[in-house]
Amino acid sequence: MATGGEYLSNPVLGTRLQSLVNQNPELARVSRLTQSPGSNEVWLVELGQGTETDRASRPALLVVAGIEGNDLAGTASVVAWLEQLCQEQSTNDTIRKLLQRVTIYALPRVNPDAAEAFFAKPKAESAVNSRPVDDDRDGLIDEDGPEDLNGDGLITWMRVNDPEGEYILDPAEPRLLVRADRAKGQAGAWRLLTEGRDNDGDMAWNEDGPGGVNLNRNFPYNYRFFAPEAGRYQVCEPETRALADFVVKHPNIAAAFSFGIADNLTQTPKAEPPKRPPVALHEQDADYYRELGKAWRLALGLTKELSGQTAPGTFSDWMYFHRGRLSLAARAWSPALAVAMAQSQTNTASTTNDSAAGPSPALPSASEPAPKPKASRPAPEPDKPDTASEEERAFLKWADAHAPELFVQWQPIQHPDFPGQRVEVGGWAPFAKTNPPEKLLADLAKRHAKFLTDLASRLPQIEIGSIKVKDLRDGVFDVTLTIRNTGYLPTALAQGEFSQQVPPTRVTLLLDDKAILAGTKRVMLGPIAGSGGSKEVRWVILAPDRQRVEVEVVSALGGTVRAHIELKDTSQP
Ligand SMILES: [Ca+2]
Ligand SMILES: [Ca+2]
Ligand SMILES: [Ca+2]
Ligand SMILES: [Ca+2]
Repeated sequence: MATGGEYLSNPVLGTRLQSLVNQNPELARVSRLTQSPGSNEVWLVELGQGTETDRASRPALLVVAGIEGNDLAGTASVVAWLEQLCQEQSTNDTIRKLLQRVTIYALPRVNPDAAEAFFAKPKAESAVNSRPVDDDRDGLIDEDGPEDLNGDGLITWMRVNDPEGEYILDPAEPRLLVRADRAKGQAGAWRLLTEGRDNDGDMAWNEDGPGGVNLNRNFPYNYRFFAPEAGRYQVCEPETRALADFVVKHPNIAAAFSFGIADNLTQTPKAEPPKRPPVALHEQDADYYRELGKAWRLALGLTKELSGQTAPGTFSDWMYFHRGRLSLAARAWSPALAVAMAQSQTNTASTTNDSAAGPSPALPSASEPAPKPKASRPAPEPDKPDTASEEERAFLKWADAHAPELFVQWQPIQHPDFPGQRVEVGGWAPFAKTNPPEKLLADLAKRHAKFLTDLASRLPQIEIGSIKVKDLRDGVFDVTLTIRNTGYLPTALAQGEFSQQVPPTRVTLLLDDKAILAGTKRVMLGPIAGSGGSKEVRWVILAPDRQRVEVEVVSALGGTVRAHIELKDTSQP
C-alpha cells in the first residue's frame, strides 16, 4: 500500500480511488462528481459504514483538496489519509467506531485541469481550469502562453537587463530580485517576466495563456466580479457548481476542511461581533478556530503561528460565512511552512525539553507580512512594495539544503524580443512554492492525516441523556427527556444560527396530538453546546393503553437518534 509519497496524475488518482473501493466495498464508495472543461474527471469519495440513509443522517466531515489545482500535495495527503482509514478500520477499534458514527466525504482534486499541468511538457504552473478565457480582453483567447526558451522542460522566469526595469539584484542574494526602492535613490535595472515570447506583439509577455478560472475564487461569499481568474459569475464552472450543489444536498456536513490558498489554521483569524454582511469570524466561534489551529500546528510540528491569509471567493469562506459550518483551511505546504518546520525540528533536536512543552501560546505574528496570493501565471505586481524578500531568501537557503532542483540557476540566452539586451532564464521552478519535493510528501501526509482524523472525531454527536417518567395516575405521564451533545463541536456554530443555514434540532414524540396534554408533538431546540451540553424537553401525555412511546431526535449536524420511553415511573425504585 502506498503511503502518500507521490504526486498523482488524474488518471492514476482515479485508479487509486477505485482500488480503494474494490478493497473496502463495505466502507468506501467513489463516484464521478462532474467533468472539468478539460475533460478530466472530478472524483468524490465517501467513507462510512451502513446504508446510504444511515450515512446521510450522520454527522459528516467534508474534505476538499486540489481546488486551486497547483497544490498536488493536498491531494496526495487526502488519498493517503483515506487509505490509512480503510486500512486501520480492521485493526484499530477507535477508527472502526468512528466510521460507524460519522461520514466522510472527500474530493481529493476539484481542479484536475490545473493539476495535469504538473505532468505536462513543458511543465508550467497553473491554478486555473481549461475554460478558455480572454485574460487581457483583446478579443483573442489564450493567444500568448509561455514558451520554454532554454529547452529544460520547465517554464520558469526570465530577467531582462533594462534601465526601465522595476527590479535590482538582491544585494544579499543576487540570484533573487528585489524591487528597486526609488525613495532610497535606487534605479531599476531588471525586468522580471515569465519565460517565453510575446506571441501577439502587444509588448506584454505571456499575458494570456491557456485557461481559465481559479475555482477557489469562484464561490459566492466575497466574490469579486471581473477579478482575474474569478470566472464570469459565482459558481459558473462545472466543478464549483457541482461542489456547491453537493454541499447543499448534504446538510449533514458538520465541518469542512480544505487545502488551498485560504488559511485559518496556521494563524487564528480575526473575530468580531457579527455584521451584515459578515466580514470576520463570529466572535462566539473564535475559540473553536483557536483550539483547532493549535491542534493543526501541533500536528505539523510548528512551534509558532505563521501568517494566515485568504482570498476573495474561496470555498472555505463560503462554507463558513454562508453555509454556517465550521470551515478550516490551510495550505498543504508553503515556503514559510517548510522553513518553519525545519527550524522547529532543529530546535527540538537541540533543546529536547521544548517538545514536551508543546506549542507556544497562539500569538499573531506582526513581524511576518502575509504573502500575496499567488497568481497561476505568477507576475510581479508593479505597484506593491516588495515585502517578501526576507522570506524568499530563507526559502532559497532551505531549497539549497533540501531540494536544489526547486531553483533553476540563471542562464543567459539570446532572446529575439530583446535584441542586444542581456536576458537570463532561470529562477523558481514551476510548483516550487506550492509543493514539496516528493521525498517529503509521506511525512507531510502523515501529519495531515493525524489532524484530519482528529477533526472527524470532533463532530457534534447527539445522544439521549436521560429519560424521566412520573406516573400521574389514570394513564397520565409526565415525561422529561434530556438531549445531550457528547461531541466536541456544538450542534450549530454561532455563524450557523446567524446565517440560518443550520436547521434546529428537532425532537418528535411519535404519539397522536390529542394524547399530548402539555407540550407539542414536535419541539425545536436551538444549538446544543459540545462537550456534554444538554437541553431538556418535557411533555405530559395521556397513554392509558401503552407500555412505551417512541421519540425521534434529528440534529442536522449531530445525527439522528430514536429511543423508546418506557411508561414506568422512574422516580420509584
Ligand atoms: Ca487575449
Ligand atoms: Ca525553461
Ligand atoms: Ca508567449
Ligand atoms: Ca503578448
